[in-house]
Amino acid sequence: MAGMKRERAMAPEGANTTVNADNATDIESLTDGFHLLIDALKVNGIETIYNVPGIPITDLGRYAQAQGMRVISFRHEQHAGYAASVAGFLTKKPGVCMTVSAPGFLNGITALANATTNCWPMILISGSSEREIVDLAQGDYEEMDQLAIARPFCKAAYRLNHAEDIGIAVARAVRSAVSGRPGGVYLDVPGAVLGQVMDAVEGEKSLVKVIDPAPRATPSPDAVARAIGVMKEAKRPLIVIGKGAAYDQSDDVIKELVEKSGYPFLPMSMAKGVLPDTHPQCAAAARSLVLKDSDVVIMLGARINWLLSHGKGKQWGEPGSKKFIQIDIDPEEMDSNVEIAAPLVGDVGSCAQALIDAMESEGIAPPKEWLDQVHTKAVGNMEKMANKLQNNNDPMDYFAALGVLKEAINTRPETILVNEGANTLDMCRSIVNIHKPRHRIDVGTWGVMGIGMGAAVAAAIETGKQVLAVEGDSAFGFCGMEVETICRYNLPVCIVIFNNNGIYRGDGENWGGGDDPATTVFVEDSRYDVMMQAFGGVGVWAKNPDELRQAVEEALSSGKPTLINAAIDPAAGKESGNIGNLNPSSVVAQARYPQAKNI
Ligand code: OXT
Ligand code: ADP
Ligand code: MG
Repeated sequence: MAGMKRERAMAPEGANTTVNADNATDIESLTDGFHLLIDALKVNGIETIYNVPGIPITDLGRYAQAQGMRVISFRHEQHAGYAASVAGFLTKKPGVCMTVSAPGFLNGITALANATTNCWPMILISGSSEREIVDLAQGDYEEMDQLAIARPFCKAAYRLNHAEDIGIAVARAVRSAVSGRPGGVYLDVPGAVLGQVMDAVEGEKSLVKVIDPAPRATPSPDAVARAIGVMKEAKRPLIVIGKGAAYDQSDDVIKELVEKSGYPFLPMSMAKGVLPDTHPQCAAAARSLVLKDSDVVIMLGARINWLLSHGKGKQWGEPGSKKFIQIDIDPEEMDSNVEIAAPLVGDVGSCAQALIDAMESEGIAPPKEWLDQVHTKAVGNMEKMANKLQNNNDPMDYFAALGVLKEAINTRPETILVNEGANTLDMCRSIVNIHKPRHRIDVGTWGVMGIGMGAAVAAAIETGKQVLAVEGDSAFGFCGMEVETICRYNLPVCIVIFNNNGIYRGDGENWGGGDDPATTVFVEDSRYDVMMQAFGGVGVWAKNPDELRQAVEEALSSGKPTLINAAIDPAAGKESGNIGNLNPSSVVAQARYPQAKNI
């Protein structure tokens, strides 16, 4: 109630909180904000912190390491944040990123917003200034009203003001991050709170281990019956599997739903491998056909957003020609873009199981001619693609380089693939098959460049597996300094840079004819491999498929931090890869710059 002063559990009566340094019993009986924050994270199963040290969190990192946590220090907070978000995607526990105030906090915000956009659980903990100074704008060191700034970019944002609130605050942050639709959470920690001291027994009692933070959510029987009704009408059904399904880790149930229904499935990029891309029901290589001609589409942890043209347009055939069944943990996702005939609200595993149980007696196997049509188209596209992969063009092109990496992943399916760029991304996605769930990590819903090195570090740290990061040279430029981080922790990461000397291509020209280079080109034949050698890693300059194959084989066998600088034909790429259509244009621009037709 207003005016009701909460009794605060401070140090026991009589004990002064300015402990008498040579009075050992006093110190033994006390704890502080630093250690309560570490204990609160550990009691909730969080073992790793991704951070960049600095005032006021440098010691927090040291103490966390002293208390047995892994504290991975990056060169820039954006990549520590990307690592934390990818850790969340891979483990279903919130990844924790820790930064300093203001500029460090702002560097972490991009990753926090990206985590929220991708529905990945992450907690950004940033040091901050005391409220009384911030609220009077008195010009503190790295002063910023971080809580207010974080709010629009995350699921939930909390601020600590007292050490005894740390247990509850961390519990709230963990539950907010993983419950319902997962996402990013901000926890604002004024430096002074870390230095607060309190009775150790009281401190221990203030810790909260979160119970069942992400409860299974089963769909209603009516919703299941409605979905089965739609499935029974289907003549040309399709299942679209999204990264929400990959995140759910219900791999066996999803496999059973796909195989029991007999439906073709289309994996979105980070859902590749939930069922192997080589599965006979995989329709990835018949994408246009199944999107256009299907009549019932089951969305499994996938949004009908820009990646699926919002469910509209010629890609989807005649308007109204489809019925959608949507499985999603977030009820508000339904009808976001198109009408959903059968919404199933719940986690992917529970919804899939409910459909399997209800399908028992109902004959819903699709007509053989649909399956044959999809299979024929997919096989045709794969044969066309296979012919392109075995070339020895000089300079090397994307197909030849990706043909080498396709073989590498086929023989080492446990390798986790990280991928970013435009052509490097879009061509790698359709050429390199993924065989295991959560073994492809890429630019996600936002298409964000720079995710690669943070993702590679998190994949190596969280799984202990070998990582192959396939990077466009521009994409690598957003995060390249983190190769020092990879070398420092001696991580099993092999980076292959597709060096075509630019963004999309490397042969652009200055349309004004001036001396400056075109806006999209880089220094020709940049030696990123020498940069890796500078930090003690293995650096290789590969100019043809044989050199690339040998270098990749050595890297994946040795597990050593390796950067392979693969020279790619500068003229081989398309503007914006497969999404050039998203670029705005006008008749004025087209008339004024006829050369635009050739990019
Ligand atoms: O069915 P049909 O016949 O149509 O054929 C389809 C499939 O059936 C078939 N297919 C196959 N055939 C044979 N075998 C197999 N296995 C197979 N699999 C599929 O292939 C076709 C196409 O199928 P696909 O690819 O599955 O489907 P499609 O049509 O492409 O799907 C549409 C999309 C939208 C779902 C898909 O394209 C997609 O997911 N795209 C993601 C796009 C994306 O996010 N791109 C990244 C961003 S681009 C741009 O923003 C960039 N920037 C700006 C920037 C960013 N992003 N961030 C920041 C912080 N700052 C700036 C920058 C700077 S990219 C970029 C750097 C680029 O330069 P780099 O040097 O890094 O890279 P390079 O381009 O290499 O130089
Ligand atoms: P993709 O880009 O692969 O198509 P999206 O990120 O667009 O996937 O969609 C993921 C969807 O999955 C989001 O709408 C999110 O609410 C949902 N989701 C996330 N986790 C779960 C889960 N465990 N169960 C069900 N739905 C989930
Ligand atoms: Mg490039």
